[in-house]
Amino acid sequence: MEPFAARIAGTPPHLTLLPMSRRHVRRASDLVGYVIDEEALQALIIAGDPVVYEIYEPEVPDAEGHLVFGLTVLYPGRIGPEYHLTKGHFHIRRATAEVYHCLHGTGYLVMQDGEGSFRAVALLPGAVAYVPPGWAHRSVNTGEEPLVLLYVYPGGAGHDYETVRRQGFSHVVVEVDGRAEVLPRDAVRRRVKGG
Ligand code: S6P
Ligand code: ZN
Repeated sequence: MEPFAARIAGTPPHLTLLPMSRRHVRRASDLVGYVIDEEALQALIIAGDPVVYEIYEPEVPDAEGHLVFGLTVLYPGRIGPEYHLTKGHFHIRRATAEVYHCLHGTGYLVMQDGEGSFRAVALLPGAVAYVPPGWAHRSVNTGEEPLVLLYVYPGGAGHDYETVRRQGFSHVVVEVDGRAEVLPRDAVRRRVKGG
């Protein structure tokens, strides 16, 4: 393929990437199995199944030797106590890393390795976050504006969603008295189930 330059277009918070050849839209219904409050999620789906995040990518082959890059735009909102989040995944080829650059908004990049160690890295405009090889990763928007993230990862890394859906992350990012807190998932789950 030929060298090229993509362009981050628009005015914050309404940013996109041009030229764009792949656009993925993820709605509330795509998050079944990934959130704590499944009842709140079902209510959202019934009420119109809103878009939670979008992904824009230029034409780079998802193949070894390439660096796939794009923009994730994660809209603000909550599902029960949890702030809007991406599904999260390990790379199938565990020995592949990823870089995220926060262009707009506030939130966290939460990460967990295969042994269950958990980290939450704050995302603010200008932050450049590093996902080491072997760490599952998920973005969470704790703000009131879209969280816009530029990501770069090795082509051919592949995406393992199933492990995250089965095991989840040990911690979740929830609203407590108007503020974002990173809390153990089991404690939050007990609270949600207990009403
Ligand atoms: C891919 C990279 C991002 C995510 C995107 C959505 O390796 O990490 O492009 O795909 O942020 O998250 P998810 O978990 O739904 O793929
Ligand atoms: Zn990834």
